[in-house]
Amino acid sequence: MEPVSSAPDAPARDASSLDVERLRADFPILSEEVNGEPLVYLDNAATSQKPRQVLEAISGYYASDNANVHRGIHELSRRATDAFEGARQRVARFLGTEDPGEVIWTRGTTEAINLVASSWGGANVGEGDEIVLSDMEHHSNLVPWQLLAARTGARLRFVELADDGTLALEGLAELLSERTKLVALTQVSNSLGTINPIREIADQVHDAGALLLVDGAQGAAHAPVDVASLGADFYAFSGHKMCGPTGIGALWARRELLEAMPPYQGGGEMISLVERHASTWADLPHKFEAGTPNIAGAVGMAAALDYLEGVGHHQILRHEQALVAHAMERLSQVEGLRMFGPADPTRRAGVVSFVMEEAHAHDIATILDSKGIAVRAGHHCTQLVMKRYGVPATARASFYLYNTHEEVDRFADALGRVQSIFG
Ligand code: 7TS
Repeated sequence: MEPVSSAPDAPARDASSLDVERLRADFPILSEEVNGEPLVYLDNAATSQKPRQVLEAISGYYASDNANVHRGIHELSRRATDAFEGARQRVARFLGTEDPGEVIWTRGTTEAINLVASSWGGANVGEGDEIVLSDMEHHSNLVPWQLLAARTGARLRFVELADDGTLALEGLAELLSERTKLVALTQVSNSLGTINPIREIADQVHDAGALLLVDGAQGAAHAPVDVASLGADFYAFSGHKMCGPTGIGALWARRELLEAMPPYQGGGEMISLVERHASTWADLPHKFEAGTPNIAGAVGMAAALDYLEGVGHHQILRHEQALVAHAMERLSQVEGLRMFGPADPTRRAGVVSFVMEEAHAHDIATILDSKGIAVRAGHHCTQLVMKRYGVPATARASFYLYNTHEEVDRFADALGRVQSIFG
């Protein structure tokens, strides 16, 4: 995902053509009241809300097709298997690959990265080898590599953060060497909103002979992904941040990489022949899918991808950037408020992270909650980011396709109230 710039004289309000009022009607939860006020849901980087179409796909699957997959020869098992494998094909199409065998179902981004660290890392990384990460990474794209480094004696190295919340990429060349086995970076920062120039980074990584893992947890939600043109070797993402259910996500990798990797977990489904002391493995993708999978989750994730395609997935980032521009303008008028991340909204996805001089991030979130406004406060599982900017926590508003400019105004008005209580 490259930055989306609006035309210089485009109206600041909204350059997208999303019909937000019509979309909002698809999300039952958005008509809830919270603490006596209409809900303003601005915690989308944690998880998105789910449209009726996804809820109906999940309940329809359980109501009419439920059975275990790849097992029975009965009709329901056939239907469940078709729905499950059809969902895999849907994810493959979303990622721009024609080979559904390259799509491994996981619980989400976290499990996808752990799979790579454990299986690929265990087979390919040894003492003295290096893995390059950045100070922007979610703990999901940091701790699995720390565990691998502790097991193997490999060394972790870090791309630093510049003052403006972008990666200090001028330092990348120095970090890459013949010892570098893998570079693992997020596509979009969950705590700063920064969109990273993955395509350019990919060329540098490949020139150095290393592989590139892209954490797409925050990237896939905002714009369509084409793994080949992105230059990723591994791509990990979660359904729940893109209108799908929790507990389902996927790892994509090139077939030859997956073929060469050992299994991640052992159990049913992932074997071909089992004897007392040895077994052989099933073909891709089943080699990496031990046990009964999250069938309804896969069905829901496919429905979410259909939904996003239907509304115009390529429009979402532009809509969020219009909301971010509006929010940044309003927040810049609140006394004692400091924002983090790129000043240019076209270099961000829909995230605004900030602190206020007098109020702790948790106090801000509590006061906003009393007005029906949901934001997240804390380190956002990015403690290296907090350390870099010298704060223990930030408050974070994160926008999605169904958020409106009126909601941004309610949020900013409520921050004015926080300021008057604490200021
Ligand atoms: N990577 C990034 C960049 C993320 O933002 C998250 C979740 C993950 C990985 C992990 O995804 P999971 O689906 O496996 O949990 N981020 C957040 C967040 O910002 N607030 O709550 C979860």
